[in-house]
Order: sequence, then structure tokens, then C-alpha cells
Amino acid sequence: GETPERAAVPQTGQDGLLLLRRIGTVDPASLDDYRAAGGYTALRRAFELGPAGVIREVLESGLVGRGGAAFPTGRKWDATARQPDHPHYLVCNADESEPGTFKDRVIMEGDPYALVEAMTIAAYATGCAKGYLYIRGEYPRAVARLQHAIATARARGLLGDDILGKGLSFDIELRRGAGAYICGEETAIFNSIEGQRGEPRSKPPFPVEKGLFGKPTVVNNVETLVNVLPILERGAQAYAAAEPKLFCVSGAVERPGVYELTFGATLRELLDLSGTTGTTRAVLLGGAAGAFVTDLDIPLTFEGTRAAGATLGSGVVLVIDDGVDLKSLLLRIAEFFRDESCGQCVPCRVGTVRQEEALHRLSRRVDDDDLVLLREVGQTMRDASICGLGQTAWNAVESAIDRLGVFR
Ligand code: L3W
Ligand code: SF4
Repeated sequence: GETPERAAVPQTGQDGLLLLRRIGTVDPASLDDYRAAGGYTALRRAFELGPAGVIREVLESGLVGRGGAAFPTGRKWDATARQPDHPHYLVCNADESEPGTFKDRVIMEGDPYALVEAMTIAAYATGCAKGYLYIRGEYPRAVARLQHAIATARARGLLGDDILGKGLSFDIELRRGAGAYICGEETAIFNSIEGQRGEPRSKPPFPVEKGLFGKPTVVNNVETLVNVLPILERGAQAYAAAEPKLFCVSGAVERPGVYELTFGATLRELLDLSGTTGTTRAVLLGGAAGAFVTDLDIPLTFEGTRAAGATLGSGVVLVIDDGVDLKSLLLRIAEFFRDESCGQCVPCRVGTVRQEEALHRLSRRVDDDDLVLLREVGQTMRDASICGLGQTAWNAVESAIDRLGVFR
């Protein structure tokens, strides 16, 4: 189902928003509104810089992927642009399915032309004539608004042949996912678009060499792509000095929603903006694939959360108060991974079942053998699974046992 409407209300603690600036202030159906609010200045700047110049700016900005893995975007673009094999493809990963994540939805519903423009810039820089927007099927409003934005941009010469009279040919095809979490994994997206089962492929080869239809492919998350607009508008250095990040705040808070902060703010500062209810016991950072933390003074950066044994992931901040039944929450997370495992590789297919069974037993009676088993199964999933789903399926459970003393 859809995330409750109130979760889609952007919240902010500061002026000068970069990523959320147009949301709620422009009509998402109106290309004229978008242009009046600064739309398409970044693409014009891209044409001035040329493809190599755009990649240089993105590299200099330090932008890393916002889907969870934080790989340098400029390196991905550069590697694809250099591939001699053609055609090159662009894929936007809009299959936002990590539990607790709803930032991409807010962008797509509130500022759809921003994503169309950002995809056009990415395609220009990396030499892609075709882009696929792979969007979560449970986002009907985002689908409708993006379809309208794509059709309007095409009718106005901003997609298709000879974009803005600059000789660029690029078009976007929207594809809807059918409800599988695993289809957010980049190579599972390729299989899904190609009409195969949505199962991850082994990497390497990485998509930049051999991706969609076996061709060099750039795959970026929605938030990653829209960051390219302020990078080109402001210049890489000005952008890097105040780099924006979106956070999806939910759980025991007064004002759940999407918050834009500058990297470096602490978890406590974010929770001061959202307000908390009850007594905060822990925060699940990074979603179901993430980890619980109790120190609210950790900086919300990729490095800061890693140093705290957690992950920023896709920006999930799920606040747990003392009224939450942690055992039920862990069971729900384990059930989710068991259900969403594609079943292709043994560590994950079997491990997610064993993890859920052990948690069921432990929630009835704490037994040391089950705790040992859980750790062994978890470590095996982490070490031997093909993709991120299996590799992260034990993170939250492990951190709840080690840091929150569940089952002690
Ligand atoms: C070229 C190399 N490219 C890595 C690329 C790779 C991918 C990106 C990250 O996601 C995380 C998990 C969850 N040459 C490269 C290279 N790349 N080495 O960089 O790669 P990787 O393998 O570190 O991670 P991953 O498999 O892409 C695993 C998180 O994803 N997650 C994300 C969900 C995202 C969405 C969304 O965007 N809509 O749903 C969910 O759990 O945190 O850590 O592009 O090809 N040498
Ligand atoms: Fe499928 Fe899980 Fe293996 Fe990923 S880790 S390929 S989801 S079975």
C-alpha cells in the first residue's frame, strides 16, 4: 500500500533548501512553473560544460550514491562514458522499497520535472540515448506525475531528438515494478526490464561495463540524480561546502516526514526538528538493512554512521521509544527478508528462514544455542550471499542483540 499522506509532507529546519526547494511551492504538472522556479538552468549549464565537463563537476562535487551504498557517482559516470561498446543505457532506480524510505516518492510527486532534467543531464554526460525510469509499482501518484512530465517535456522539445536544439537525442521509458523488494537491486532491475525474473546477477562485471541488455549502463537512485542539478547550478565547490541529504524520519516522532539537512548535522539535531514522543530508546538507521544505534550525537554522514557501526543507508531514521516491542519488530524484519529473498542463493534462501525460526523460538524462551545459531547464520548470510539483501539481512537483529540487550 501507499505510505500515509502525512509521511510525504516535507519538513525542514532551514532556509535555502536545494533538493526540496520546489516541493509544495510549484505545480508538479506545470513545466512553466518548473522553468520559472529555476528548472532547466542546469541542463543549459551542462551544454556549456560539455559531457566531460559535467563529469568533472560531478567528480569534484564528491557526490556519492544515495540508494544506500555510497559509491562515487562521478566515477560511475566516467567509467560508463569511456566504454567503447554502444549503446549506453541510463537506469533510474526509483524502486524505493527499503522499509521506512519515502524520500524519492516526495521528489517524484512534488518535483517530477527535476528528475526528468537530471536524467537528461546524466544521459548527456555518459552518452546514453535511452533511459529507463524503473519505479515502484505502489507509487501510482508518482507514476502519473512522471508520465505527464515525460510527455510534456517530449512535446516541448526537452526529450526526444535535438533537445533544446543542441543535437542531443534522449528519451525516457517508464517501467513499473510489480511489488518485489529485490527489484531495487540494480542488476535485478536489468533482468526485470529485459523480461526475465527479477533476480540479481553476480558482480563483477559491474553495470558500467555490462548492464542492461549486456551494454554499459549507468544506474543511479532518484535522490542521487537530482543532486546533479544544484551541483551544476552552483558549481561543485559551492555545492560540496553545504552538501544536502534527505532523511526519512518516522516512528516515535511528532512530525514524521522528509527532512533536508546539510551533511554533518547530528542525529540529535534531526530529532530536535522532528520532535520525539515517549522516551527514545534507540534509532534504526538505514532501514531494515540497517542497524540500531543509541548514541544520538553521531554525525549523520556516511563516515560518521559507519564509525558508529551503523549505516546511513538510504536515509531511514526510525525512532523507537520505550513502548515498542523490540522482539516483535525483529520478527517483522526477519519475516520481511524471508519473504523478499529471491531464493537464488543458498545462504540467503535458507538463512532468512533459519533466522526467522530462531527469533520465533527466542521470543518464547531465551536459549544460548539459538543465540549462537543466529550469529552463525547471520555471519554466513553476510559473507556468502550474492547481493545486498542477504548480506544485510542480519544487521538489525545483530545490533538489537548486541546494543539493546534483546534476549538477555
Ligand atoms: C564500477 C566498481 N561500479 C561498485 C557500483 C555498483 C552499484 C554501486 C554500489 O547496493 C546496498 C545495501 C543497502 N566499478 C564498482 C561499481 N560499483 N563497485 O556502485 O555497489 P555495491 O555493490 O556496493 O552496492 P549495491 O549492491 O548497489 C547494496 C542498499 O543497497 N539498499 C538499497 C536500496 C536502494 C533502492 C533505490 O535506490 N530505489 O531501493 C537496500 O538495502 O543498504 O548496502 O551501482 O554497480 N568497481
Ligand atoms: Fe536472492 Fe538473497 Fe541471493 Fe540476493 S542474497 S540473490 S535476494 S537469494
